[in-house]
Amino acid sequence: MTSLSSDSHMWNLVFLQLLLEENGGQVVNLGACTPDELIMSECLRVRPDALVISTVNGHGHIDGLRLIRKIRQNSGLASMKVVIGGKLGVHGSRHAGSRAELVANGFDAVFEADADLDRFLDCLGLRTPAPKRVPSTEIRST
Ligand code: B12
Repeated sequence: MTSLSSDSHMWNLVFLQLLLEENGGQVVNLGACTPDELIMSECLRVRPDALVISTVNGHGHIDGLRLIRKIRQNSGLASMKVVIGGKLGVHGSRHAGSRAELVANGFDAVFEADADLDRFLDCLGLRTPAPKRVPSTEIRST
């Protein structure tokens, strides 16, 4: 998990790390203002099941596009699952054009800040099953 080179926001990363860990994920958090080269070298070293990018400063559609083009050109990373989410531009979640461009350039999924988190977890194969309810007939007083 990482942010992007221009983005210094951190609580989005803390939130996502907790979400992923609480749903059974193992997370390597590369933090904020992460250079493209560091993200790529860590992915080549760690070989994650997926790279999750979170960015909220509004430059995500630019930084993300640059990064995904580099990732898809690297033979070692070309098939890695990569998803991006957060506040990707400065027009709220209405910017369907840049979402389409991000996917066309290689992102497996793009999530806006208000996206359904179950859909995000599903995309990573992490969604925990709902807790099993015990039928009332099985609850006995001692
Ligand atoms: C705190 C803050 C800062 C702090 C950050 C401190 C730190 N180190 O973390 C400081 C003061 C440094 C800062 C700076 C800037 N900020 Co600021 N900041 C905020 C603020 C007030 C709160 C962010 C926060 O911590 N939220 C808490 C976390 C938990 O929520 P979140 O980030 O929204 O993440 C949620 C969702 O977005 C979503 N999500 C996020 N990522 C992902 C990824 C996936 C895959 C998924 C599924 C979901 C998801 O899930 C999270 C939980 O719901 C927001 C406004 C706001 N109320 O959101 C502005 C805000 C993010 N900042 C903004 C801006 C513009 C800036 C600056 C450019 C301002 C400036 N001119 O200098 C700089 C950029 C600095 C940089 N280089 O990146 C804008 C971004 C505009 C946009 N994208 O439309 C915001 C939205 C304020 C605004 N309304 O204009 N900021």
